[in-house]
Amino acid sequence: MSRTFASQVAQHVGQTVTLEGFLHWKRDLGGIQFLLLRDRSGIVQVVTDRRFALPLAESSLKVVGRVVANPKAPGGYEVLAEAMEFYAQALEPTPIEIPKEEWKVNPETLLEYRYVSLRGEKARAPLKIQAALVRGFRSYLDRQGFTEIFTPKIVSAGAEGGSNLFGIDYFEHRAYLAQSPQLYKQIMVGVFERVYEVAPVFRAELHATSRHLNEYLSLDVEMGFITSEEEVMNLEEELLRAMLEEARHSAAAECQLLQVEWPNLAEMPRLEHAEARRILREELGLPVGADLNEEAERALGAWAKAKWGVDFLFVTKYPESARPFYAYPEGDGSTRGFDLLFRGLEITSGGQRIHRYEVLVEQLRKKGHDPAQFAGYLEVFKFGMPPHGGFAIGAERLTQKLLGLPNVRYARAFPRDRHRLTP
Ligand code: AMO
Repeated sequence: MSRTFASQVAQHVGQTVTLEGFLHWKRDLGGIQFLLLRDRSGIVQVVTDRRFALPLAESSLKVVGRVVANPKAPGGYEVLAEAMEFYAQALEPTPIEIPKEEWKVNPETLLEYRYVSLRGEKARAPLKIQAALVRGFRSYLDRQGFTEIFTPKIVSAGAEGGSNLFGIDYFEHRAYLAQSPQLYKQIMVGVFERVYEVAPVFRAELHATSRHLNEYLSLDVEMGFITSEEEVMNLEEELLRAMLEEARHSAAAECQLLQVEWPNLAEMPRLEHAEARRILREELGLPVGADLNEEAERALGAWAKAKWGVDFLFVTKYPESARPFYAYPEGDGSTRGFDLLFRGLEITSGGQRIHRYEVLVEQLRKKGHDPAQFAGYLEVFKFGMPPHGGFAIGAERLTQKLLGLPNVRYARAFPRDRHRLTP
């Protein structure tokens, strides 16, 4: 008999079905036993008499039984077991009670036992929603003539400058884990004009915060033949709408379970960096540096929400001092670089890039880099790179802010942070 899923039992009232899944929870009420079976679609109640000795929670099992309506059962239906088979019985009680998962309860414990705590419905939902977001990312860009690329994660130099690089031994050389596919995605613009990549990147961030991971999923986009960064932001707006739409439809049950509050996707205003700083200083009374720190981002997000009712806010024309060497300089100390804040957290950096060799060398020098260190990157700019730009979205941060997760770690199956290398 083919498998029926927990979410489908309502369509099979009076019929005998076969379910497969995990023993989510059980209870013995004298003569009858209740169990909740969890599969990839959801949870259904199963009722049985004493014929079957129920194993510990999280055992994998098969149940054959008849579906009946029962208003008292979760979802309004239950299955009266006729046969049961246990594929693998749990050998010990789970280290945490999976049905009782709560975000606020013992986050460290949830992460420590992630290999099993992830099975909880609320723990797995962000990952399901993230998969839908990524699917939306790919399919929207495919429709816009982009080509997916796969660039190396073992590299000879950092892409972003700065010191947050993980070094590795590469035979007799020093190599690094890629911080970003930045340089390679630019090179690939010379090949395909429009490219994207979905891949992990690595940052040796010393601090353990609720928004930093040492390994995260970078959703990278780069496009050629643009006239300004405005086109890049236009594309990102449409892209985000498509991604969130995909999540809303194809992960509807998970979104409902987490009571996702949908952001305002209609408007994503653009605020110049100088103006943002003025607002922070004069209207919000906050001291500000060239880069906007966490507090400034949060304040700006709240300000934009109160003033315009928006959840997304672009901060544009970043100063050169706050951008990497490849940002396109406007000549007045600002660049065509932008950030996108979502509910007060930076989820994207991007902008137009320098496409002329001599300007790049000059900017590298200005930033105190040795152009010789970037020889492999510079080479391609001798060969007619078109005006281009792009951006990267941190997948976990987008997921975190969409779902209101207290910590970015819950948006990654097996987070890597300052103190965590397992599971
Ligand atoms: P940036 O370094 O700003 O830009 O990173 C882009 C986006 O990646 C996410 N992010 C992180 N997420 C979790 N943990 C971290 N430690 C972390 N660091 C960054 C954020 C951020 O906005 N090459 C440029 C992008 C470009 O210009 O195309 C870059 O990497 O969401």
